[in-house]
Amino acid sequence: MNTRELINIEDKYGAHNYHPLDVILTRGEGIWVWDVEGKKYLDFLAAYSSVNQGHCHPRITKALTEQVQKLTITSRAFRNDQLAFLCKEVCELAGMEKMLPMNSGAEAVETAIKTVRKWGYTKKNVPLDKAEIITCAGNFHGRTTTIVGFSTDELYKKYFGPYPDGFVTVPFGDAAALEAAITDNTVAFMVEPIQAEGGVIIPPEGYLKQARDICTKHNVLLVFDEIQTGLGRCGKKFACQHENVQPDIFIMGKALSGGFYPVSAVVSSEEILGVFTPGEHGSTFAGNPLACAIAREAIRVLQEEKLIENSEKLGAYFSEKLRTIKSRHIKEVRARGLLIGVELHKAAGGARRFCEALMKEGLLCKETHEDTIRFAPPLVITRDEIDWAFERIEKILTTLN
Ligand code: IF1
Repeated sequence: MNTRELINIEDKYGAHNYHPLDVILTRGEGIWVWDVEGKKYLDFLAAYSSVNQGHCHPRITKALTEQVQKLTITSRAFRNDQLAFLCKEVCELAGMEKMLPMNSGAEAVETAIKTVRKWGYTKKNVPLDKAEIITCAGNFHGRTTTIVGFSTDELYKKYFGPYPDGFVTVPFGDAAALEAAITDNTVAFMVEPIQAEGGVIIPPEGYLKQARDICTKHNVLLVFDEIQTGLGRCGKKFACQHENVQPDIFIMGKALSGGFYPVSAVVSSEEILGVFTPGEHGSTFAGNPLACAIAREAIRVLQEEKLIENSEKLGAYFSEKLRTIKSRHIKEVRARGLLIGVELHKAAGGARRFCEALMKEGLLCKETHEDTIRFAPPLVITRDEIDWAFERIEKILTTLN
């Protein structure tokens, strides 16, 4: 079936909760994907940083194939021989003591919310059902009914209320506002070290460190949602390492599985994640041996193939090149590693038409918040491939009216 026919069927039978570019992909390998017409594209979105290791990575494919023939799921009613290793390896990766596996990113965020609330009631003596969690304007943490309740974006939130209590919003990047918002009932401050969906917004230098100090001073847990910014995307293992800050809780997802399977995790200390007792939390699929085998290999690939270092090096190279483009459309280039936002002036008429033009040139990327083009290729990309992409990006940004 061709592109048009498939789009028609999907539009007829599928809910319209997305507005994708009109390309139907059928195969992927490394940084490349192919559509049903046989046309090849460079994937400059990497499934929102899920395929940092590149599409269909042969080592992860092998780990998956071997595990899938042995045992896929046991449920947590029984133990399996992969989970122990994943817990240990994720803790070592994050410099933490305990890990709780989930599936999607939003589930891990929900898990973190439950964790900090129970910690607040049992360790900080916050009166029952009075716990407050501080979040930031412009956040994106997922799409459950609780999470959209503390979104500040109408698109994600409106029509999905009523919203739960216990969340307070402060401006992103403003440490004084954070400190002012803390009360005796504050249990946690949850924040993305860089707001990716918010438009690749990098906070002022020192913000994460100040947030760390404020949280420590007031006995408030610092939670970093590194679902998108972690695992090499921003040129470090975790984006917070740009400021040498360690949170009390990491939330991870996306590239934790190399994009093969939904695998997420909450990672923290014995004192904090130790609050859970049997039966209080769980998920049928979480921690299944297939997921664990995949994630274990995805982590090894990230480290052994030096993808974090590559992200740092090529991210700096690429963003420097982007800053040399002489285009009246470009307002600002914001970059950390291979998470790059090119914000266009309002007069450019929105980023989407640039993404559509880039698609015709063989480059797939996605606008975020109307005016920003986000570039986030798989971290296995090479310098030559960056140059190939740059030529096309420069062409579109300088020739499109
Ligand atoms: C979609 C956005 C990106 C995330 C952070 C939690 C989650 C996400 C920092 C939830 C998910 C995804 C969701 C995906 C598109 C994508 C996205 F545009 F929607 F905001 F990447 F920028 N924390 N982000 O970025 O993880 O439950 O999805 O596994 O289509 O909704 P999830």
